Amino acid sequence: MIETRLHDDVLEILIANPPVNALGTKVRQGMFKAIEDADANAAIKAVVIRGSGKLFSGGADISEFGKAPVEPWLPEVVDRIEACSKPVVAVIHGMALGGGLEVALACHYRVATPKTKLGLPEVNLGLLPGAGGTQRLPRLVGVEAALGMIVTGKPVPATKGKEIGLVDLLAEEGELAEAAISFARSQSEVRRTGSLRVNATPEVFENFKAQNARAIGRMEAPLACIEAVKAATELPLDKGQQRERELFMGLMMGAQSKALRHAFFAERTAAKIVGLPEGTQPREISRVGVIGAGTMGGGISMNFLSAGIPVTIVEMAQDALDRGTGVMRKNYEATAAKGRMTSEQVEQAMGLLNPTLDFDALSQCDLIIEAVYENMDVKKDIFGRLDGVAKPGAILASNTSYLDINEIAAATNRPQDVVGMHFFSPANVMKLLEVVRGDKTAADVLVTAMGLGRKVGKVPVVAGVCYGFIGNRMLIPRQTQAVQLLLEGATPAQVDKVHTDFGMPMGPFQMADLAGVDIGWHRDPNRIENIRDALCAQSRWGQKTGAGFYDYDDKRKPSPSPVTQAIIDEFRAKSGVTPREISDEEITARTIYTMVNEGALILEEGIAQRASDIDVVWLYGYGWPRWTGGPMFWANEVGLQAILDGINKYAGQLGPDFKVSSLLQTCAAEGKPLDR
Ligand code: 3H9
Repeated sequence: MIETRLHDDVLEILIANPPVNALGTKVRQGMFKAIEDADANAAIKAVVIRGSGKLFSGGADISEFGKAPVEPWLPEVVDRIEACSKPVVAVIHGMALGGGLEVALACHYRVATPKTKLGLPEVNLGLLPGAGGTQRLPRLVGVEAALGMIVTGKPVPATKGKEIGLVDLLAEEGELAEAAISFARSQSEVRRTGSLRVNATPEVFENFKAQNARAIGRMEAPLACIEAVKAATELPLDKGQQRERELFMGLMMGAQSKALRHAFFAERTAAKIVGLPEGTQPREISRVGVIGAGTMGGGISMNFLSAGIPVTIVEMAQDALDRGTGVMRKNYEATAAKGRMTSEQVEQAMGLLNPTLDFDALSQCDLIIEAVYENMDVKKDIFGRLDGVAKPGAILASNTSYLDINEIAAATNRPQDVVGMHFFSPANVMKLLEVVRGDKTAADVLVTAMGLGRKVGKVPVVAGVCYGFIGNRMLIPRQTQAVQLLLEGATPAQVDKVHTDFGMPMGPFQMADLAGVDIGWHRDPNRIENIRDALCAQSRWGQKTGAGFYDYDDKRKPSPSPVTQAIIDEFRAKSGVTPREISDEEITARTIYTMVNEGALILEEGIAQRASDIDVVWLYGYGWPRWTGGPMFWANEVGLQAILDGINKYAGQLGPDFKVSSLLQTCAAEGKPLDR
């Protein structure tokens, strides 16, 4: 875990704890001892600390959090480093994150490669840097730069680090080790960051809080970070660290950090595919084909283009093709205008696009993603044609949001090569990718789709075949109950408010208005069976027509609609319903607990591999508030019996088709968390 090597009079301490050199117990013990030994050894003049593999260190070992701490704690280790009587130099390549950067901050000097990323991302785990980071960083770079790094959690490149005083010397990767050793040897003094002083007026902190109020939202950790940095301006190092420790422990024991740590591991666990034959290798993908240049097809293509993978995009008519590629270019240019891309990168990405009307051009592609509208006959026809065109071994994927992948696969003679790749709109932005495993999908096809998803920056999750897969299927009970609640006496704003108060970016009706109230309605426009149909019949299709469940002004600001209310009243009268007062508690039970129940059904049917995968789907596809960990984690924390009691209380209102999950019942009865 810790290796030491003597370079004449300079001791190199190497952190060797793959994959990310996390600072677990053994590393901390080894590092502490190595520094003690160096201090005591008269033959050693200076020390360098380096990481093995691809980075310096990814920080404290998160998997140890919440367990009984083992000494020495990281704060003790970093203090010991700073107290060393000989110059200690951090030699940083790749990344120094969290506790990793705190170790570097305790060193007397820092040498890094220009591409190195330095950051304190603890806030993303609902924590603050708890090993002196909130005290030493502001002392070194000033309060404003430190607040920026600590409260946003965003790392800075070492080149910026050099400008702000965080890095003393930059050296290219190949020369780093040598440069650092001679740098260390040439230092005659120790330089302790902890003994510096830093000042700031209270307004600096208040202004920062006000400017970042939206980003901070309901999160506890950013406020605690600000508090800790403030302590650095008021207290000497030891007292400031004490304050930092108190705040850190408070966050660590709290519900938000527990949920955020769950989210961190859930995201990584989702990449693991259950039941895969050992050694399954992905297929090579050097060109992707996309069928359909609409919103989805264009967005999907952009993911690959941005990652440097050429795309052949096929449409049926020239004007649709031109429109589609035009939108893609406009999107890229908008990103460039915000400074997040250079114009060369825009040209590079667009240069990898081959727009064509020639379906046969797909024969060049290793993966072909169909992104046309949701109609089984159309999709079957396309897959039948693809079967005749695609090269042997090419992966045939559908972006369907609801339809049966097995039925689509059956339209080909190669069902083993067919898989679902369900992107979320806007597909170039949303991180979630549901990879739908058909009955016959080959293991290497699944591995390829999952790996490629990660390569283009998505968070892929495996789902089985059912109507709506994981995410959209869980929307169904929510939407059904939400509309039913309107009939019984609630208003759209009341239902939505329960969801936004919960932390969701929008409620069911705001979402329906955004996505289009008319989805699925056009197939049978004469049918008016419910409130939704009636809205559609009056062209209230949502934001796109300026009216849906809400009225919209020209800035798309919603307001309650008297027209919608009249439609609701009419349906109440028709159904003989006398409206009653509906409580927020009832809305929660009927629109959120029922989603948890659907998640439990998804688990018991084996549609999701594990409960945490469902959390990942909702965190990355629907903006579920991350600090609650996702619907399944949240339900476990609330208590499954409480969820079940809520559902049972309103069983009479949930409709004849509502089915309570037996897994939910069993887990609640046995006091076990929801999982397969
Ligand atoms: C902290 O430092 C607190 C201190 O201030 C105070 C202490 C008192 N611990 O992401 P990857 C695992 S809090 C344990 O796929 P990449 C990860 O689960 C920490 N495990 O790799 C995965 O395991 P598996 C502050 C960790 O190359 C494997 O390593 N630091 C940790 O895409 C590979 O991970 C952070 O918040 C960890 N710290 O990205 C940084 N980190 O293979 C968190 C990773 O079994 N880490 N693992 O699924 C990251 O952001 C990314 O892992 C990193 C590498 C960018 C480093």
